[in-house]
Amino acid sequence: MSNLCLVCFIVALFTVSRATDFSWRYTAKLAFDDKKSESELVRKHDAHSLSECGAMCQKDCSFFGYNSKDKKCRIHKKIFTSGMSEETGWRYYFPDFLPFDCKDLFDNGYHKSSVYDIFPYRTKSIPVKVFCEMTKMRGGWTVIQKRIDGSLSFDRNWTDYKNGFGDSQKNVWIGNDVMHQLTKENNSSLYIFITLQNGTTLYEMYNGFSVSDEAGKYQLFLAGPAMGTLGDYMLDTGSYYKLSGMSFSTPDRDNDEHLKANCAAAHNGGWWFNNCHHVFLNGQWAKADWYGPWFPTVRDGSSVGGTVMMIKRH
Ligand SMILES: [Ca+2]
Repeated sequence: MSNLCLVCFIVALFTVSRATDFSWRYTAKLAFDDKKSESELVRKHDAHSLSECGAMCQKDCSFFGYNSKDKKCRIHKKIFTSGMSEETGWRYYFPDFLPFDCKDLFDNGYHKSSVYDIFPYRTKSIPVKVFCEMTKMRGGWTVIQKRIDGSLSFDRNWTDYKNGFGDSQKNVWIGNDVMHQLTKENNSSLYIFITLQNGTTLYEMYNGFSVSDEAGKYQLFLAGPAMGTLGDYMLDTGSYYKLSGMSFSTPDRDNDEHLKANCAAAHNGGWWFNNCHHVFLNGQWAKADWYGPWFPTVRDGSSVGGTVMMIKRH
């Protein structure tokens, strides 16, 4: 009996590429071969091929069946496989779960804070390793920046900031391209922590956060309301140093508003500098000349014991 069950639950990886610009993969569950489901049936179609049938599995579809003998396709809304009837030729396919971000993981039952693979490019071939914060603030947060010590320099060039660097468990910049991908079609919140060396944790949350693409110089868009114990010095439209609306700069790419200086080179790190800043989380680790991590609440870097920036889709 147990052997039979083992056999019946062997899942063959059978991949089908959709006739679209991204590859989408399905897993065939051979245990349901030659069975037909009636559960939550949305549509029935004629389909010349398996990939044609698979392409019909869109938003309202969580699994589909294809009968290669009769060239029939069945699109189902929910996965519920008990009570299937016998009918020769059917094979059932289930889309693999490719979490877009940590919220996707959280919503699907992953509630442990840890490193996960997410797929912000919607393709299995480009996984991105991220730390997901699943306990604080109702979970589902994707960490985009984290610093726990000075073992990793953040004084890096445009390409490094574009692609990301570091170790998602420890010190990391997730990468500007990934930030853009995660935020381009979604309203997201930004949550920032600064832990001081005396153990105090200060925070600020913004209700809107997105980053444009490389052609747009990874311009930062922030929206309120802002709330927290750090105080808002990023969005504040009255501030000469507001960061919202600023382009990203690195020591080798001056996109800041300072006419004479290159802020990123002067302050040793990449950021959305204005002229130059009141907030800058990528400065020299725990040094007095890390000017203004969060001015004036945190005046210099010597008191900083850790930083986190994380985002969550609304
Ligand atoms: Ca400049």
